[in-house]
Amino acid sequence: MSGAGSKKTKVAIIGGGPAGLFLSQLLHLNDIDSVILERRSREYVLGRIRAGVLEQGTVDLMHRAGIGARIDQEGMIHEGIGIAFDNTLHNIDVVGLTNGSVVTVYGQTEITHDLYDARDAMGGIVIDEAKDVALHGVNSDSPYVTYCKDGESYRIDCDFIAGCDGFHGVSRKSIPEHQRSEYHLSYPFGWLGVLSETPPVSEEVVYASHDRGFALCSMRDPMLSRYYIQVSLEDQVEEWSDEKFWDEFKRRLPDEVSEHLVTGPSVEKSIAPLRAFVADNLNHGRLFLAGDAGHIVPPTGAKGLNLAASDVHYLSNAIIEYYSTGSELGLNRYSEQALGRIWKTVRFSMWCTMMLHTYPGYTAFERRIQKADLQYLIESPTAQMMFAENYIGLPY
Ligand code: FAS
Ligand code: PHB
Repeated sequence: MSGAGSKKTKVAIIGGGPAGLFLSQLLHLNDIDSVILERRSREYVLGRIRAGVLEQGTVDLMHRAGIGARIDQEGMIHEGIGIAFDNTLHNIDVVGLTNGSVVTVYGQTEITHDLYDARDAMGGIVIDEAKDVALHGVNSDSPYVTYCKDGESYRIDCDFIAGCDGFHGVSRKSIPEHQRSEYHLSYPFGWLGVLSETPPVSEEVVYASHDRGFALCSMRDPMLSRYYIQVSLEDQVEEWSDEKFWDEFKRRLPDEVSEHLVTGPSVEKSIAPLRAFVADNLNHGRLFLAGDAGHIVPPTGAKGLNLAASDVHYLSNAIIEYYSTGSELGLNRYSEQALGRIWKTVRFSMWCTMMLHTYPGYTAFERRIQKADLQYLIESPTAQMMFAENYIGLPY
């Protein structure tokens, strides 16, 4: 930190989650310096359990960022996905329907570990427990950010600010409300997620639709299962003992799946609300939003982290182009380019959510339409191809 409390960098990155870390790493590999300001401690960030299913584009970004070695060793390749309803499990042959494309299961927690290790190895600057981050001069040619740490105030002058601070971050809210164009939908239910050190009930992900509610079977490694059930927004995680969870989870799975279920103590249990959100402009002056700071998808379809990856792919290319050629073309196109993929991915995530969840207040007619949606999916090769091409990730 040069000077008492002040520094200059090219890109000030707000947020040390996957989006911020990926961006900082890619810029550094192209000799573009940045500073990450992260509100939480590193331990807190590394303790978060979140996404698990990665599109090939995200795996490719990991290789571009120089952190592909461990996922190549430990990532679990999935060639298909299960769809269950009416006590029957159906398989969608993703690899066959997409001429060889697959998804990789590798926890977001592991990606964050890999990225922090890589930033440390390259001497990257990640300032954690940075409080009261504020953005200034976003619409000027000399933006800067201020923050506090250990009771001291600091200022970082920069050329650009990357808002990678998630849905609840400060960056998007720094854009004057009358200049924001936002779309928001809240779901009348949430997901109770459980992590257990047990062998996964199925080799691949299973989405289960049931009159009692949606259930999801996933995993992190051969001895670490990741399961979810749809719950009411009024539910509190304290109301869900492990025993109650396992009983409910089993009831929502087809017999051919639940008969293989190995239960055990949960090592993590939490409830997350479901929402869809898009900030329909990801650029404001010298501020660029990436990842959850710009959009939220319901986790059905496993797209949140994968959209953060495509945002960072576009934004890093635009910033690298600017510093290597002086062209602002990529920067000017970033928002439109990223939003094109974001909206199509939000569409897929919302369609999966609508098809698979039990909506309070749905009429019998609406429930039958959901059933017809599922029946059409498992009977129509065309419907399955549409599902598969979205599940592996739309092209960047
Ligand atoms: P992140 O939220 O990961 O990171 C933002 C960072 O900014 C955080 O570290 C935060 O501490 C920091 N920050 C916030 N405000 C700040 C401020 N004012 N100053 C400085 N720093 C600040 N996606 C899936 O694909 N599958 C899933 O199963 C899935 N499950 C999820 C479960 C939960 C509970 C949540 C919240 C999200 C889940 N997601 C899932 C989505 C998730 O994986 C995100 O898409 C992913 O974390 C996006 O990464 P970032 O954009 O980096 O945002
Ligand atoms: C996960 O493994 O956490 C996961 C898998 C698929 C989803 C959401 C989450 O749609």
